[in-house]
Amino acid sequence: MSLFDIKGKNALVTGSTHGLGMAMARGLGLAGANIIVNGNSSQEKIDKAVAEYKSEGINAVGFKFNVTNEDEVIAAVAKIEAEVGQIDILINNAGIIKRTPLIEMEVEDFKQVIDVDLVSPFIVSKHVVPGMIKRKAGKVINICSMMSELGRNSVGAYAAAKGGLKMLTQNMATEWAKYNIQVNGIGPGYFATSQTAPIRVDGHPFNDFIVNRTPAAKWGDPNDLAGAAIFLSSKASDFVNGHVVYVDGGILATIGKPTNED
Ligand code: GCO
Repeated sequence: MSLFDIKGKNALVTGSTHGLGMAMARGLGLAGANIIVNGNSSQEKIDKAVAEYKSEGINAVGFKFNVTNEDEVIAAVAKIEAEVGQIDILINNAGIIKRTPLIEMEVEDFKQVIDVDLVSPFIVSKHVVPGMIKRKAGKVINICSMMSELGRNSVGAYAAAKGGLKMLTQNMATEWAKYNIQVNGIGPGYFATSQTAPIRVDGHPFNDFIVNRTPAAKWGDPNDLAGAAIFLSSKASDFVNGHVVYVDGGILATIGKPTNED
């Protein structure tokens, strides 16, 4: 099992004060990694998350910075490397979604989704990876989506960003694999998080649609992502590069089925 050993590794997980980010960071932390928690909403929220990690015996420390602001990212990476140490694992998880039909969507809203979901993984990676290149070792994981492969009414900007992130992942792998840096993605299916809460309401047509559309016939539990996160953070994936591991209960494997079919 040493293949999956990440004890003592330092893992920066952007957007790790809640939801999928917290679930993946928690998985890495329970496997022995030191967790560098990031958020941008409030220091209070970060402190609360750090306390939650520590309550489970996870070594965690929080850093508030805006992943879309390059100056803040440069300062944060320098502070992290000075106070915590080298960043061995980077999970670009921070993301937003705006559910608006494209015809009605404001350009500013479209740009903001692209900025957080596609540009920020580039900005954070650009400033974390030089250290990995120097050490000839590192792991970068970009959190993609079903929308890296599929379209859906009202989430056009998000799909554009997540589709782009899949290709950014492939190009990062193309440029950095020679430095023994593995860059891959995780593509969550539909998970029970605050982000999906508006469409996961009992009686909401999309809720039933997802349960029927997913061969596993349920919404995912965020903890279901921990395994893929540990795999892509450990020696077990040292020759895996530029791929997206979809954790989706089988959505992408099937055309789906009529509601009256078991
Ligand atoms: C939506 C959902 C999705 C999921 C996830 C699926 O509105 O369709 O919020 O975007 O969050 O990204 O992979």
